[in-house]
Amino acid sequence: MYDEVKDVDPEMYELLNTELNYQKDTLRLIASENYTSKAVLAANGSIFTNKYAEGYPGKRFYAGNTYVDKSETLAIERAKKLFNVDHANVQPHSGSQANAAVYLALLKPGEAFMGLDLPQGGHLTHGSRVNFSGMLYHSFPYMVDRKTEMLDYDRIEQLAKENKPKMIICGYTAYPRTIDFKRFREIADSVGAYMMADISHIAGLIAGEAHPSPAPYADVITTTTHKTLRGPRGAIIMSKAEYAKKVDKAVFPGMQGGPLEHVIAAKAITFHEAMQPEFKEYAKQIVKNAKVLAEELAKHGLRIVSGGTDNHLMLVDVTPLGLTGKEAQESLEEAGIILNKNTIPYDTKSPFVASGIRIGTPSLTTRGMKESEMVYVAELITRVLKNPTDANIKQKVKEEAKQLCDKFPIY
Ligand code: DSN
Repeated sequence: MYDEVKDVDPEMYELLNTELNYQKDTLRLIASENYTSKAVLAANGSIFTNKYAEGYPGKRFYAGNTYVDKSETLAIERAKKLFNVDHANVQPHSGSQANAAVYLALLKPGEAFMGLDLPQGGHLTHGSRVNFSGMLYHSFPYMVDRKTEMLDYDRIEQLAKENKPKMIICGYTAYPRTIDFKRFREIADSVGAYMMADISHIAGLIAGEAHPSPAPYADVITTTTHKTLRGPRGAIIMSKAEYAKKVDKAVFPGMQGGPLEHVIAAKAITFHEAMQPEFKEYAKQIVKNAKVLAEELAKHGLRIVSGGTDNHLMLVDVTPLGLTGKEAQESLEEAGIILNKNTIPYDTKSPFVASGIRIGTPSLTTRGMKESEMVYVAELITRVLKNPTDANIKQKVKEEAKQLCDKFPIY
């Protein structure tokens, strides 16, 4: 691949192909990553990157946007159809910028909102003190239940009544259970708050009907497009019709300048792909694979946070093996298994060390792996985690991981 780069910049050509082979030859279990299709890759590297298009279709600041407008309109209409929403803005460059735009649209600086605490599976932009969301707004984190490690909706409602937030966010980066969006609507209504769903992690599952949709309930929905949805790196905002103008103004000119029209073209293809019947199969298989992987890891003696998973990811507490999340991540990386350390609920370790690892199945499922491969992957993972300093075992696992990858090519 990347033959066009070869003569222009051999150094970068080498890096691109090394990364390509690295992605081909290793088991990728980062819950927020995926392999896009070649069509998405092509659009993402397409001619639209040459164009400035501040504004929206039919209302741009520069000339020459006839085809840009058509492409962005296609993306908007497809997003609306796919997620069954009134309005879609496909311009946010990233999930963080999408969330920032929503706050800009609906909150005044200093106003209160609630989101899940970051170390428990929330997101930086859901009110973390080190992020603009916790600096510019008054954020009240909610927690999962200490015993069940799941959302306690009654407790969230009680917190909402105490803190009177203007907005309540649901949607997480490391929560392995189904989200009850209807219940969040009831909680938001009980205090007159906006309900925002950040479905970045589960957007593909929602599109593929493998997780309930927040569309009937949420005022605003944000999602990245590159996780389970399997599109280009970027994000979109969806909303009820009454918030459409506010959202659009907040994205441009409020937050961003020129939209990335090449990425928007790739988003349009992503939505088209996600509407195909095979995407439903894909989404269901992601969940089936995650279930089997979690069950197998538990059989090998690992503790699965909350006792299992309903979606594409699981959190695994590695402390019973005498390991930290950091040690687990590093030893697995050496064995060709790529995932990330992650804090677990009520973790006593810092996020740089963490007590757990987060494991997701979207990428392996894209490769075509199914339940039987998950049994094998669980065995490979535990072989390393039980012998994290044994170089021979890590080397052997790396070879086996590559052999498995060879059977399920990506491009
Ligand atoms: N980095 C993303 C994730 O891995 O979940 C969240 O922004």
